[in-house]
Amino acid sequence: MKTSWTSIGFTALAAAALAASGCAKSGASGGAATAPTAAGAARANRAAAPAPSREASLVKRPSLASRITAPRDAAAITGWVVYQGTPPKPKAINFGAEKVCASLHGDKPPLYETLVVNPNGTIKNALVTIRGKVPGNYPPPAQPAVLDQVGCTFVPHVVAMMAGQEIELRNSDPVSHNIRGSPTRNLIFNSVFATKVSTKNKFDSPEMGIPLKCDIHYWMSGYIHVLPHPFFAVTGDDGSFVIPNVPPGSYTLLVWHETLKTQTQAITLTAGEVKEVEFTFSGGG
Ligand SMILES: [Cu+2]
Repeated sequence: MKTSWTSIGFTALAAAALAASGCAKSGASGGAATAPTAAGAARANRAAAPAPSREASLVKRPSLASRITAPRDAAAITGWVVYQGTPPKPKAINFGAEKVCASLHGDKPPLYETLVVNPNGTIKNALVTIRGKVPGNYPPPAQPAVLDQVGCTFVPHVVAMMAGQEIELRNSDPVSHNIRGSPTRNLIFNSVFATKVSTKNKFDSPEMGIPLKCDIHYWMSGYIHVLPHPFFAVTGDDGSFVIPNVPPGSYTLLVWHETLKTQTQAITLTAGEVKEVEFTFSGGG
């Protein structure tokens, strides 16, 4: 079924810093978030954060490097973002008086996505990216990133996109929402959404971890990451990531997660190489 979107004008509250960004507004088609359908997104959201098993971190994960080949003149980075220990029990969202939101989930309320540990002991929604600049020119993809509001949650919970790329913000719900974004290096914004409307926005400066809230529904939260190049990935239901076509060189690989914070690893890539790395976090919640 196809939804037709009523597009509304985007109103940026011109305030916050226009931080001088030396970073290239660039990028290629890689890495950008793909547009989720409302139905698929709702399914994915319901499936999020199954009750983690105590032995989750002991699950054997297969090697990823053998599944990927890099072109002769570039390298690829792949790996896992792993949770060690017993993760905090995920909490179900209580929709309170907002009966319509609750009814969209039947008798199975969704779980908060502040920390999602997958059944294989890995972490969902972690951003993995090369910190700083990468040699080369990477124009932003023409295709917009997409963030929807489905079942009174942000779907996906984390969007990664490039500086200069458009993002389409949608409301698939039968209720109104707003999205208040609080960047520090881009313009802050607050968009109000009647049902089935969408709007577009764009961020000029790279910035990780832009928090999103809906003022109508306090439980709604999400993050947008704006990167200066296409070398990034967000982990999904299996906690793995692939960053292809990286120019050979020495870099700092960074992982960002909203409750587990950041970790870095220095990596050196040679032409044709597939580098496999693993990050391990614990705590959070
Ligand atoms: Cu809302």
